Amino acid sequence: MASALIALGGNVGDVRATFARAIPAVCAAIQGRLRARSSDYATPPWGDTQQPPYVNACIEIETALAPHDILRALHQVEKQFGRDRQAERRWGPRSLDLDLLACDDLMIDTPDLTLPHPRMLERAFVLVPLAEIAPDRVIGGRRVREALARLEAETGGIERLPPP
Ligand code: A4P
Ligand code: MG
Repeated sequence: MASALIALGGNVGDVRATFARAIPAVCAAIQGRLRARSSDYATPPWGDTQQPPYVNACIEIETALAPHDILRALHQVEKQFGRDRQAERRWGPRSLDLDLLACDDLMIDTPDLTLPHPRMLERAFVLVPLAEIAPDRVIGGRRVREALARLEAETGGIERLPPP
């Protein structure tokens, strides 16, 4: 069994309700068991700043599926929850974004899948929830809590939401 870390994000619709339904859907789709779930966080939009704030969270799932199969399942769940990749722009608004951050210590570099996720260490909206569930995990040669400390200046505006 591998430990898959997955980041969730969204800023269209009732995102927290989407997460509540999408997490069991992801577990079912990858025949996995949920090991950890972070709080939800309200986060200022990154990249394209002219869009509504996001909700972000991270989960850890134990699964026997191979990483490419996990990614395929994540895309199916995104679609199930209203994501339409054809109709959106990069870094633009979306109902549900599921990024595979890491799968154990696997390193993969293929056109459709890179592990660990190449941009995760630059994103406070990923590292803040991830540090809640896996502060000591080493990803891309860096401990999660240390990667977050380097981004401390960018965590302003990120707010942990109370349980729904
Ligand atoms: N891909 C390759 N490796 C991976 C991987 N490890 N996990 C490929 C997931 N996908 C991977 O992904 C584009 C392609 O990358 C996929 O087809 C897949 O084969 P995507 O998730 O559709 O692209 P994206 O989300 O538009 O871009 P990217 O670079 O993943 O950026 P983000 O950060 O996910 O951008 N602000 C806040 N506060 N919170 C957010 O969640 N999200 C975005 C979206 C922008 N601003 C945000 C947030
Ligand atoms: Mg993404």
